[in-house]
Amino acid sequence: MIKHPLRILTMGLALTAATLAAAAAQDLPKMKQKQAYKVGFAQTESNNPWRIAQTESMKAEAQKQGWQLVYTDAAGSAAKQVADVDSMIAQGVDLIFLAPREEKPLVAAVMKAKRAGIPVILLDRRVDETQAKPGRDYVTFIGSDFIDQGRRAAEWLVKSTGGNAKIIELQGTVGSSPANDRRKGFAEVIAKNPGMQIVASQSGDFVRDKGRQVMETLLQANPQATAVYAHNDEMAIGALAALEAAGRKPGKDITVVSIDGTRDALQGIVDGKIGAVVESNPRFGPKAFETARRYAAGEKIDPWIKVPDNFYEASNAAESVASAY
Ligand code: GYE
Repeated sequence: MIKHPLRILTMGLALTAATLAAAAAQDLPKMKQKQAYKVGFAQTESNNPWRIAQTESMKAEAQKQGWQLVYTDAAGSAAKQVADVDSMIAQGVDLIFLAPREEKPLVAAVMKAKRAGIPVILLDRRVDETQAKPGRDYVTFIGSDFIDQGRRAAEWLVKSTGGNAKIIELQGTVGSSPANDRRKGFAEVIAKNPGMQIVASQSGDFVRDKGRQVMETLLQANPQATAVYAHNDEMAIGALAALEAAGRKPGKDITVVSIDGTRDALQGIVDGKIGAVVESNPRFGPKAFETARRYAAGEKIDPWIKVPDNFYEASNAAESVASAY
């Protein structure tokens, strides 16, 4: 019998669903107690200072602990990141630190590692919790409260604009947990302030030059904008370039707020162009390795290890520029 391509596809999907269901039924894999481990770190991409700082922190901590680190860079592709985790499984790592690029596509990677008996710790971004759960499918999520970051950005903007602004929002990577949640938290506060309005909102994929291009387009359609909310600093820096090219004066006729805390953004505050930055700390190394060690020792790990975040504005940015990344 010749199988219809659609039927083959359906069979494939059914198989995947069954495989995922079988994996969900098992317990969280244990980790043997050893002096040193071989662990994987599956990075999403390396196209911005935040990612580079995170990778450096992980590599430095691996070296400090004397653990072997299998490092991969998915170069902005969720499919490659799933394949990267496959290769870590094949190499028999003891644990995988995964920074899942997008919430849904990376569920498969978590479940495959679980089935192979390898514990996963999610770093900095989440996967879809309706499909994979901490304490059952992966050990824990170590990262910031993105909803709160969005709220804090909005609260600062309400205060600094006297509750009146027409806002252009530059969203992060579509389908990523920081983009979803930074949007949600921000919108929640804006909705309570009738003078505040989001006039346009589009993704710039967390990338500086995409931020610049999207800002250029959105500004043409919304010249009345008085504020910009960027989901990360790189897009905010890109937005500054687009604003200035259009003859706007960031910090004077338009207020910019963003998230991360890169050196360029803190300098942007010092220069009076960026109003405020909610920190999102990328230095995960020490916490990540300590958590893995505690897990190996049989300790109970909380489902969410929250990373505390600072706030930068004109009064305190200068002192942090030198130590920023
Ligand atoms: O804000 C951004 C990066 O996932 C929290 O991803 C992270 C975000 C961070 O590309 O700059």
